[in-house]
Amino acid sequence: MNKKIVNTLSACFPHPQNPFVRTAVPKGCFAIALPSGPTAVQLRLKLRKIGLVLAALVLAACGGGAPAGVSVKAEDLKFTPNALTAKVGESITVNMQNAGALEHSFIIDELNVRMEKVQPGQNGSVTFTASTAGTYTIYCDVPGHKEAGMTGTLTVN
Ligand SMILES: [Cu+2]
Repeated sequence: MNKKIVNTLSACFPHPQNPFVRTAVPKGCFAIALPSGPTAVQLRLKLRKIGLVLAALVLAACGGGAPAGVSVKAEDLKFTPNALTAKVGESITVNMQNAGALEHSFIIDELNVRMEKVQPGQNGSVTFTASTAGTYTIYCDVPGHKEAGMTGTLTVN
């Protein structure tokens, strides 16, 4: 399991040795009914077998019904990836990590999407819904960046 999933599991199940022993389930996490019979050791073996499936469930459950998420990396004068897609009417959250040395923003004028300037090493996010199909231009509005090619497209189908 990767670090992110482990962290998420820990967040949902505070007891690291036995996720089925816990005192509180944080809001947004689902509760598992403890089957009668199996010991904690057996449960742990089962957990290991179904680890990835469970982790996926936990990730989904912990999302608290979060909208579809897209990760974008902002580097100096480009977005990676620079071609995003979304479905008409679907709420979409863009999470942007600024991996560059300059500040960057994420703007789509036609959809009134504005993620204000994100500082180097920081993250930003913006949530929006595109109600009309089309191809929209993404750009960074820090002076000079769009002109230098810091653009992309969002295709909504
Ligand atoms: Cu920029």
